[in-house]
Amino acid sequence: LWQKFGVKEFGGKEEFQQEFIRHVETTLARSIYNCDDLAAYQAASQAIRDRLIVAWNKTQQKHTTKDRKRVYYLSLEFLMGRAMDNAMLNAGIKDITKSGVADLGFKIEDLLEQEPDAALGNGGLGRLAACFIDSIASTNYPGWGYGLRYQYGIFKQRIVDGYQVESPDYWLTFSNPWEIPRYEIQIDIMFYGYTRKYTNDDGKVVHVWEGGEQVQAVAYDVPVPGYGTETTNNLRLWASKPTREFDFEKFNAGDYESSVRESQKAETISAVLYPNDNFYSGKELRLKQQYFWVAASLNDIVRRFKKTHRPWKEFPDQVAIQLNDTHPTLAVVELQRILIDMEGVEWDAAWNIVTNTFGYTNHTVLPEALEKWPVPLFTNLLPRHMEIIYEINLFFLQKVEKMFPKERDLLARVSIIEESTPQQVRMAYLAIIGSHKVNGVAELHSELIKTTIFKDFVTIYGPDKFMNVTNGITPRRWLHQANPKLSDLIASKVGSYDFLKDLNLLKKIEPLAHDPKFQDEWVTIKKFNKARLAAHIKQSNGFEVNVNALFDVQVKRIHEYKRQQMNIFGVIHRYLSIKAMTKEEKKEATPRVCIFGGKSAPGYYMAKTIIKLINAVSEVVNADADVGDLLKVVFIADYNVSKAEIIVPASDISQHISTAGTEASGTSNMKFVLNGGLILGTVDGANIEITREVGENNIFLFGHLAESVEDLRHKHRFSDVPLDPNLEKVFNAIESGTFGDPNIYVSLISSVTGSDYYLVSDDFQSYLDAQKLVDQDFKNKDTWVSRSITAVANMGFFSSDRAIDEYAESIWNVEPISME
Ligand code: 26W
Repeated sequence: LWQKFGVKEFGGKEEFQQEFIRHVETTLARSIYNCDDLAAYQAASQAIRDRLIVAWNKTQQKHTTKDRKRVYYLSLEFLMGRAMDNAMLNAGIKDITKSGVADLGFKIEDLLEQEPDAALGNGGLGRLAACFIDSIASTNYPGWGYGLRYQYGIFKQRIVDGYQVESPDYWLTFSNPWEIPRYEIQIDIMFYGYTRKYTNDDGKVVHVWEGGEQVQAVAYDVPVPGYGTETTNNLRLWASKPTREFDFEKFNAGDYESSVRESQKAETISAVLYPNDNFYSGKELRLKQQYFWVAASLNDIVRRFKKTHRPWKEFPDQVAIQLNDTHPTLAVVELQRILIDMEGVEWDAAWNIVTNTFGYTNHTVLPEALEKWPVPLFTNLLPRHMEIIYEINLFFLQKVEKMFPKERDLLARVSIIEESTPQQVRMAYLAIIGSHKVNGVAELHSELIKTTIFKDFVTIYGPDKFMNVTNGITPRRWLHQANPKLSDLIASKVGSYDFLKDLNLLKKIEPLAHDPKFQDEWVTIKKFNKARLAAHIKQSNGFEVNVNALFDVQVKRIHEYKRQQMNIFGVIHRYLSIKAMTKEEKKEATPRVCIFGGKSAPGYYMAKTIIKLINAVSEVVNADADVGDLLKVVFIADYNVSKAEIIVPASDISQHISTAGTEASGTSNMKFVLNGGLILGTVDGANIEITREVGENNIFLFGHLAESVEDLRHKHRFSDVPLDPNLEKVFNAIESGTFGDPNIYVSLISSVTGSDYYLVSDDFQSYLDAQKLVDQDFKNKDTWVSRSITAVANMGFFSSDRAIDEYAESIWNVEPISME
């Protein structure tokens, strides 16, 4: 069934083994007789990496000679997870490496386990970037990712006494075989200093920025192999290093110690990923990271363009740059600065080039997540950029005033500068004004940005500038790698693995939804995956869970808007119900394992309280003999990409229960359904489109709609809305100490009894009703499995390959380059 991919392949197993042994003996300076799993992982990945580099070089040469438009995906986060399994799969060498290492006495699974996750992201936005670069390569687009090479990725989470404890993720301890340092690519980056202007010999006013702190950006390249193609693209990550010049100055002044200290300071720029998801905190170091990465990337892109000796006006015909949320918005200003200050292009011509180059993707409407930099901080760090922003704003407001002469308020509302004390730079507005297309990430979300946060800009630019590209996920990692048995079963029916490249082919299994033999195989695989997760839970949490119980999963960042609190309140409600059941009633009840996982931002008190409550409930419920197998509660510590690969295929039900209108899209919802789990969810984000694709009989929806949210919040603010009676019982249990010290949960409870911003009480009864339906329906095994099969058969739309084709067609205007 496997198609072979030619050039990237080894001559065969023997050649792989030779390469493996060579790397053990020379690269690692070890003996094959003294080679543990870690060394074997390192040698195997070196051998695979060599293949990728050959393909990488070929691809880059091809793209350079073809000289066509490229796309650059700027993202401050790339949540890649592990690389080895994906590299083997995409290069088509999984079988030979597997049997190659087996002959030498190693199990491939043990080697894969040695690799630390590349966890350079927080959650949805970072993982989306990782799926996107996989799809850009797999669909043969010439495209690079640009990001930061953090020394510390997202923190590691441990649970101590029920609380989250963070520790640093030093993922580079054993060196990283998947990156190629490019010490020759060094770019000077400046901060602070001052600006001045003078008139040159041609009578032109020239602006200069000088006198600031300098650091150096060094490139590290990560090959990104496409699946079933020779295309191997590049993810370029920048690391900060001290500049030599800077060292010398201080050193010569005799201040050796402070010279070393300054050097170390340079390295802090790319040292650590900010662990906030959907929450903005205006820290100077974060703005420094943003400028450092954006300036290095643009310098690189511009240098590549200049080699073609084209006139500047052709820049947008050669280059498309996508801004992954507002984090890289400074790129708009930096490109304008390069063009007008360094390359002597006139303002208007330059601005035309800039706006035709950039596209901006918005990933959240939460007001607390929108970036706004204080003008004083900005001016100090990037004085020339601040001047250019004022200029951009001036021209923009003049245009608006001409279009809408009588609307004074409009000008204040859309100004890039918010007139607060201190003034703030609204990065989202700058991104809109500096781009030719703005998109949301699911239909509802794209509508919401047009009617709420960016409404005025639709008035100004018209509706065509704003569009939707619904997110997607890569079926390579999220079906084939995470769930090889399901992928194999599907392939055996579809006749090939082509569905991994064209996910719409899944439709072919729909007629089998009621085929008893197929259903049996389907159920066996689900059970296998549940057993695999149960083994993990046994190992990490120390207790057994019943694989025949309904596995109910909510794994994602912990956030009030995602409403893990509603889930755990529901679990408490279930616990109280079980305690009140007769023996007969218990026999009828559906056993559940409620599984939670996710990290809280270290400074997010309410999210940390939710984690504590989940663990407190887990302790009480799991130890209660009255409950037995009917309910188990599990918090899986340190949720990350590689744990998701074990958790996702094991769900019967997964929860995506954000307050309607708050979750831009969600992408794990797609992963769970693709692996045969059903969704319990609100009418929010991509849940809506999933419902349309899989049919409303194959999803459990509940709760108020986005259009009602504003009114409900208003009611809470201006009148006494009675608490949901079932929720009241839950709160009484917590307050009476059933789950330990009730003082811990005071603010969590009052956030609901008070303004209930996330409408937990309003949605609670509807949530319980939906849960009840889930319990009933799960008993009917035949119907359940046919719903599961039907849902999977209709998930083709959610491939990130489809999403990338849409971006390429309607935003980037780039075309695939065949490697033939
Ligand atoms: C400045 C702090 C900060 C950090 C990260 C603000 C905002 C973010 C991200 C944009 C938040 C994020 O990850 N959003 C998620 O993006 C996913 C991919 O589009 C969506 O599926 C999720 O619904 C959305 O929450």
